[in-house]
Amino acid sequence: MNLNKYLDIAPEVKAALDAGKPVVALESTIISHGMPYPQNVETALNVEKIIRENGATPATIAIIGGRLKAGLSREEIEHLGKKGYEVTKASRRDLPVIVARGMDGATTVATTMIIAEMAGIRVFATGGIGGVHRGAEVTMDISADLEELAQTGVMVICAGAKSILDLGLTLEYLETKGVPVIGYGTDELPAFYTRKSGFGVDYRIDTPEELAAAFRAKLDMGLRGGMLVANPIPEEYSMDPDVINKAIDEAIEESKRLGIHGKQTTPFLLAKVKDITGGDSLASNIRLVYNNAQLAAKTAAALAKGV
Ligand code: PSU
Ligand code: MN
Repeated sequence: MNLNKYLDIAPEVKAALDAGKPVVALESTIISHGMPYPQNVETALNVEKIIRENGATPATIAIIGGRLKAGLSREEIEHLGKKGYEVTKASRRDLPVIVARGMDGATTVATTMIIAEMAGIRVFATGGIGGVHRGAEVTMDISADLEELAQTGVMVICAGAKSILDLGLTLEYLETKGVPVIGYGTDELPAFYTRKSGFGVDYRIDTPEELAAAFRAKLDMGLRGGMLVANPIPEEYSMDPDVINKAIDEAIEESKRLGIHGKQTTPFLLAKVKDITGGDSLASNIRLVYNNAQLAAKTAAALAKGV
């Protein structure tokens, strides 16, 4: 392991992986671009704590000075959180130049999956993933996260996808690409801030052990690609669908008016939704990430036990 000359695995993470102990990967776009400072740093550190409390080792992933990092120090997390939007959002296509130039990069779901796989980490917890945007039949705006799920062998545990996306088209795309979409304790794809979306998932699974068994079967069969687990936000933190959907519609209108496109689209929409809904959406966002971290740690533990 770690023959990759661009990759640094933190000592604690390396020790866990070498001993076959559970490790959970975490992304850093959510730190630099997904939440304001200081809540972003606070959340990132709490997530690591939750993963430890549930028996796994956290590996927050980012690019620091051109090095691919699996496992960050507290200082590195603070750095990414304080710099915020100054840190380049790094998806798959950004990796070569960021590394060659020795830049910092906040890793998206796609890039976090790539680096996790390089390090030998199989389970990854986050908030929401990118997907097929509304209007993609004209704009062709489809997140590289979906392509990554099709080709990289990492299980991604999220709270579904926000309806800044076209959830129906996102599911169609994942079906075409052969990505299993699992509802954790639900038959429906959760919509991030809310537990329901009106769209069904492929399978409902109710335990971390069964999540691990399904993913193990996928790996053992040599089927390329990952698995998407959608874990609904706990009821007590979920938002009123009317409030959140109205905010999302407004944000999309404004992005169209301003001609926002490319990699700016998702961060613009997320920030706008947050502005419109005030602190409510941020509080929900934090809670659902904690919930996913807990499930990811338990699932990584089951996977490590050979369930
Ligand atoms: N969706 C969210 N929160 C996020 C993101 C998406 O609800 O923080 C971030 C993730 O890092 C995701 C990225 O991988 O945005 C997707 O960006 P794009 O749509 O440009 O691929
Ligand atoms: Mn895009």
